Amino acid sequence: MSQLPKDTRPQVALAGRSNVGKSTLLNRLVGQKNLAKVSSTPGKTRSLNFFLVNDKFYLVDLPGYGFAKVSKSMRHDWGKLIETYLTTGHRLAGLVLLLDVRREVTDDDLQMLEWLSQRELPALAVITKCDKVNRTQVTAKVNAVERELMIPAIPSSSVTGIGKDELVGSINDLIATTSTVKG
Ligand SMILES: Nc1nc2c(ncn2[C@@H]2O[C@H](COP(=O)(O)OP(=O)(O)OP(=O)(O)O)[C@@H](O)[C@H]2O)c(=O)[nH]1
Ligand SMILES: [Mg+2]
Repeated sequence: MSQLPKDTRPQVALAGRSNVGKSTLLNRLVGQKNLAKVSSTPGKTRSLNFFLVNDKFYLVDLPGYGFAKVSKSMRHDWGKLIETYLTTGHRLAGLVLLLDVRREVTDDDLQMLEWLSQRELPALAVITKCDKVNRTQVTAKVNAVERELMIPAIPSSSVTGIGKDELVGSINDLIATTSTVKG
């Protein structure tokens, strides 16, 4: 935590279970294939990684949770790191919670939103890997997540490219709101 960026630019965090596609999404957003390390093996991202975008704000790639194959103590350490950052990170403007279109929302996912709502910071959901199911299933998932979590949900796929422009718009809104409210 002592190594977080010290400047006042807003930070937008990407959270979600391991392998949900956080690093892939970050690379799509900035248009660079290999900036954040992507892996088909869950547990690739193990620290908080800050990416300065357009000299304007940071995208923060968080370690994934819910990955059974790392040791219990390591999972505990990552959980603590994420909790400390989400509950006390000074320039955090909001959270993007990634959810796999084929999976149910977990208690860990809810925990992320809970930590954030304690500070009344905004969150939105991105439904990843929408190329893996049909359109009807995508729509059903978006509606179910919006109902259950009461935050906006954006369908996304790194294969078809959908969702990027809408997410860029939402992230810009997040940052704009922070600057207005908190100077
Ligand atoms: N089909 C499909 N595969 C995807 C999509 N997004 C990510 N993937 C794949 O999912 C796997 C995991 O992606 P990552 O971006 O490394 O996932 P992560 O959430 O950063 O994982 P951790 O760092 O372990 O927490 C990789 O094999 C990606 O290629 C998508 O929209 N569609
Ligand atoms: Mg990652």
